[in-house]
Amino acid sequence: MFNKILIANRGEIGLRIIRACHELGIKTVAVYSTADELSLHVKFADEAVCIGPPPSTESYLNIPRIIAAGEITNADAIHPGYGFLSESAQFSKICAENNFTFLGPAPGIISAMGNKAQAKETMKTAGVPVVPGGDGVLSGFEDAREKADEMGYPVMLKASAGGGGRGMRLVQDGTEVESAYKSASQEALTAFGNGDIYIEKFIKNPRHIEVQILADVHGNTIHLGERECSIQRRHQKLIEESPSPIVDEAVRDKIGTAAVHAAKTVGYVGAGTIEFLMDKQKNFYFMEMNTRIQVEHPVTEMVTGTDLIKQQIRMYARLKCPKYLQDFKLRGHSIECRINAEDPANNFTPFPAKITSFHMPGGKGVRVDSHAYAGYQIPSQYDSMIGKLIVRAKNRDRAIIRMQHALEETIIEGPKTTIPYHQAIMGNEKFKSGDFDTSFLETFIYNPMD
Ligand code: MV4
Repeated sequence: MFNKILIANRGEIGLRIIRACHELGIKTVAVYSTADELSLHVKFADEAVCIGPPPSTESYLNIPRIIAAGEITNADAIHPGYGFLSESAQFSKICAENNFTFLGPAPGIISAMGNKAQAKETMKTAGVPVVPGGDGVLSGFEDAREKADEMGYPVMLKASAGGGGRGMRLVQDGTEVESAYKSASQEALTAFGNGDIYIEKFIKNPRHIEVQILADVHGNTIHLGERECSIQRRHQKLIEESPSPIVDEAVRDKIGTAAVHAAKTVGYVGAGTIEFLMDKQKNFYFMEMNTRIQVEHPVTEMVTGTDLIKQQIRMYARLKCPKYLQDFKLRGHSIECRINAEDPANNFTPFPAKITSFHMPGGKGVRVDSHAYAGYQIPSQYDSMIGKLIVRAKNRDRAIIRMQHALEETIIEGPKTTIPYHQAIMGNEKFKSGDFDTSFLETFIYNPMD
């Protein structure tokens, strides 16, 4: 097992990783920017190293400074968390070259999954269902039109280096192909330094369902069920749950088996997520693989009774995947609400402010993952998430009720937050019925006066 882990991240996930290390008896090193000096991940780590000024490029994205912090503190592994350098093949490579165990996959796997057109081809060849479409990258807009004419409209053009909806265009007919192709390619080139585009059939109002997998170096690859992540706004998830209200045991078995097969195909090691689109007939299609721990991992932890960060660290310490996980039983239902310092009444404008009063809920089945506290100044340089509220109960109806009361008990003064917005969703009949898809928030009307 590792002796000391450096956490190359901040905020709630920084703290979450520290907690897992403490339970495993591993010492911790926090790195921080000057904007995060008073952050809890700094306070609760055994050691902390300031690595630079607030801009991420000079701190949490600065590889030489992070490596130097690992060297002076004599860490033996580096956990990248999510975001920042978590899916950087370059960082994975440099960690290894400097004799740190990167607590994520090898560089080859990160780049193979980072190239979405290539990842899709790999999965198709392996027999994992993918969205019907052209094979591989398009040669230009003429190629796009030819393929679109052949498969029929509407189609989606997607950036191969993309993700998060950037460089993505919906095309309704042949007259739109040229301009859609050019703007998608230009947007991808600007955002990712790569303008490659691929094409697929448009699936109207799908669900976003993802499967958590864990793989050890001894050939054991398992899935831990699915997460329902369809409640998103502009490709930002707001609410996640496990299990999905529309996935029964038979579908879980099919999608879980497909996810395990996908992970095995690339020789994956560690914790990973396979994202799928699911249509109204419950057909599912591979979308992409995330080679990191995700924000929403706690809902899986709550219903499977495991600590995914501890398991992830154990996998990279070359330990075996425990038997009890290999035939996990789902225990009830879990829901997570992301609490962001944003004004939901004003287009979710970030609201970095000093938290003047702070009270978090508790009781059976209630969990809070947050680095915030009374007196904490929310920095403006990073994402606006100040915590996650997670509940578990014996079924979905009861989990919603538990979440409603937990939201009610939460007091955060200073910034505006997404709490009242979550309360409105928890009371929405469509949400409560489980009958929703990725278009839910497009038509959801939030009235701050309710
Ligand atoms: C799609 C799609 C419909 N058809 N692909 C959005 C981000 C990205 N990674 C993939 N996305 C989509 N791809 C086809 N062929 C609809 C979406 C989509 C979406 C997917 C997941 C979660 C929320 C979404 C919101 C709008 C569109």
